[in-house]
Amino acid sequence: MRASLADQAGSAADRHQPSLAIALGANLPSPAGPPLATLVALRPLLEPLLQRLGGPVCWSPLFRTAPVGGPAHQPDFLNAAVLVWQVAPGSDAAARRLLANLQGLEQRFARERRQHWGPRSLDLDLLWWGDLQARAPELELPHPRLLERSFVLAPLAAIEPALVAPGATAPVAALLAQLEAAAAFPPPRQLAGQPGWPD
Ligand code: PH2
Ligand code: MG
Ligand code: MG
Repeated sequence: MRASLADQAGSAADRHQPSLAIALGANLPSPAGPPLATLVALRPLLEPLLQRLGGPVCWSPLFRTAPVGGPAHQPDFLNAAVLVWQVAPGSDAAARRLLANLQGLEQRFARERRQHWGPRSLDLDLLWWGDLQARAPELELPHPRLLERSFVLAPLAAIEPALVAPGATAPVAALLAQLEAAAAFPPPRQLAGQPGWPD
């Protein structure tokens, strides 16, 4: 039987250890197929990279989300998040190595950087690595917009509603509820489990 997300995450005390989070998004086909096939193919490639950094590694369910910003009439996104608990403290050099690995995976799935916030076959954004701070154009930690985006908060809240992201004053589930109450965007819709992406 699969462990529940809470069991995978360990005890409540463990959750106060530094964590690392990555947001996943796709709204164009890649050589693997439509966004769902891309994310399913990505998962076993990303998992071993993350296991080296700490653990357990927890994957959110998939969400279908309306595009935020960027050109009009782009397709809906599939979004998810992955959280690594109990990571070793980050460093600028280690975060840059991880970023290079994430960009390598984006390229493997035919990511083209044509347009700011344009549609993409795969987007992998490092959201935070413990309390590590970085303010370079190519690496900003914690991610400057993570607390304002329901397509990031909904997957994180599905892993652990009580999670307080670095720099936040409220848990991810509370921030998501505030955004949804403001009805700024249509709410993310959670997909049922898929082959290769269990609930
Ligand atoms: N990513 C963006 C801009 N807008 N909208 C949704 N729904 N999902 C995304 O992943 C997303 C977006 C920039 O990376
Ligand atoms: Mg992004
Ligand atoms: Mg990105």
